[in-house]
Amino acid sequence: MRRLTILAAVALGMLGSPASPAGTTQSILMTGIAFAPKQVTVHVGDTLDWANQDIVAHTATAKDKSWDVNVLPGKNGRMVMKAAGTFDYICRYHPNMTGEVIVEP
Ligand SMILES: [Cu+2]
Repeated sequence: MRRLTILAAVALGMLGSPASPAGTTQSILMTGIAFAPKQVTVHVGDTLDWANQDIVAHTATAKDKSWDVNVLPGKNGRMVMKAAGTFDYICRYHPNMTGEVIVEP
């Protein structure tokens, strides 16, 4: 059993090696009813990871409605950016909470 677990861990490690073309992950905090940083630049295929450090739920909602991520208090919400462009986004619960994601090709 222990041997199987080790083999599985090794296999997963290989999948995550730098040889994979998978994108990187950009972290954004939701803290004090604000996104931090407010603006990030990533590439198509990268993952955005919003970490909600507040005690209320937030969303990351593109103003053009192309994506919408709900993040409960103390939780993370992730999304892979699949299209290039400049996306202004807000929290649906706190419309003054704004951010911008620039996705380069
Ligand atoms: Cu909010």
